[in-house]
Amino acid sequence: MSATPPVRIALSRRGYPGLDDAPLPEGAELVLPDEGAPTDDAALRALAADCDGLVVSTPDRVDAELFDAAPRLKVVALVAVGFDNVDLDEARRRGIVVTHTPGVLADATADLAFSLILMARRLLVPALDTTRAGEWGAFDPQAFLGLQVAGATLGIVGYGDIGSAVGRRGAGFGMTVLQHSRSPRPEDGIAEAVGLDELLERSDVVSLNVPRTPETAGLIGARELDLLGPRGTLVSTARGGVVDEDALLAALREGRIHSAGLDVFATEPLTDAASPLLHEPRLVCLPHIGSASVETRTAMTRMALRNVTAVLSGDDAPNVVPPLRG
Ligand code: 8YV
Repeated sequence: MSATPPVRIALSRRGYPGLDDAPLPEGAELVLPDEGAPTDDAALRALAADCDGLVVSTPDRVDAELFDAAPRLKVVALVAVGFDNVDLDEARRRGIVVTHTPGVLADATADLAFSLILMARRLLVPALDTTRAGEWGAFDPQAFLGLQVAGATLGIVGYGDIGSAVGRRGAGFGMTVLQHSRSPRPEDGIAEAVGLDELLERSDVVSLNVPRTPETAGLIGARELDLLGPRGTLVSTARGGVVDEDALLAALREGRIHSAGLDVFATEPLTDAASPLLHEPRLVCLPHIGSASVETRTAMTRMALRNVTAVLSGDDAPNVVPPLRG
């Protein structure tokens, strides 16, 4: 009788925090990329080739070609809540379970959304640049005069775990909070549920917290930015493509909105130092770090590996990606 081969689990990256004591199936072998090796599509295919489980992040594309290269694959576990990088139909067709990490990253991402709000609205980036350059001049009553966050109206588009965590922070800042969502949570006593146009018209600050789906692609363009208006701030910790970046740049240049902050972009990573997005004084850009706290990334890694372990042990995975609602 031949011995059963050990279960093999590929991880797209080295360095997932918390990996050392993450739950794993008995005797499992971990397959990791070589130090410094890029995780491009070909590298991911090679890594997953003889594996039963695969752990991936947002930048990793998981599609039919990958599944063809990895015929043993039973589970793909995202270390992320968003799953727009995975071909779910193709996975379902092949009986491969896809899991994600909902809930655990809500606070870290909401903290980051609030950081963007404060940075953009209070003009903190030019203020920091000026201080660091040793150019802090004589007091000028007009210098770095931002708009107040406390007491303003905050509109949240997408009121799931992350959106509602942004709402709680807004309430703590004495803000009036509005929500627009596919599944509104009016019962939370924090945010009034309204239509998108009304939210944009009434809000001083808008936070985008929707997943990227065909319905949310290009959700915020020139018309929506004009509804937000010249005293408005837009921030996004959602996904690139939800905001039309050209329309956003035009609105900022023409003073049709006050300021903006983006942690997510249509093209990531944003490596073109000449990109106009990086040179717009009232636009704060961060490198997709919503979930980047030690505590959160550790919890995400553990959750992803709990899901892999469940599937490879023949149990139901606790965090299967839900079917997309139209
Ligand atoms: C990052 C995210 O992509 O969870 C998501 O959907 O966008 C973020 O958490 C993550 O850091 C990389 O997988």
